[in-house]
Amino acid sequence: MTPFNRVSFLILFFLALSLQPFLAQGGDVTGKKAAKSHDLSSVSPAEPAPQYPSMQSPGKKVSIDKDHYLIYGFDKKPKLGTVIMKLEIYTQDGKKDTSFEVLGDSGMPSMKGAHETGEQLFRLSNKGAYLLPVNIVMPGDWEIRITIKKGGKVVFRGSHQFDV
Ligand SMILES: [Cu+2]
Repeated sequence: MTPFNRVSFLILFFLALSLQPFLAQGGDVTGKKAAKSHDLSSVSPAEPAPQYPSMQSPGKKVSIDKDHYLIYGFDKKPKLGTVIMKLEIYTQDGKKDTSFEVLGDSGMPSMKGAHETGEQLFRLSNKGAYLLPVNIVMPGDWEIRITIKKGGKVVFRGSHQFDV
């Protein structure tokens, strides 16, 4: 080896040494990144947010499926305080059907996160009506979102909007 070659060899040697941790770290970081993005991708196929189409007015027939419809209303015109929402489910021949599970989530669409109750179960009355107390805590725009299930499966979603 000529002196020049020896110097350049040493430079390359130390360069390689000094690069090694950097390269190793780089490899580690990309490894973590890959693992992270893998984790995210396994969570990311998020279900689309459920839609709650507006139902017809209180007292009107609202179709659930080809064999059932519902009629809903309130014990009084909604105002500040507690109102009871009443919902009855009928078969097409007009017989009450109490084999469903009815859930309601009330809140103010203009104040997201402020008053939502989360899904609350309607209680079946001894007359076969599904009942849910709704607390109207301030004037403004309100919405009740209804979910109806049969055997644990959602068969209907709908909403009722009103002003207080
Ligand atoms: Cu509010």
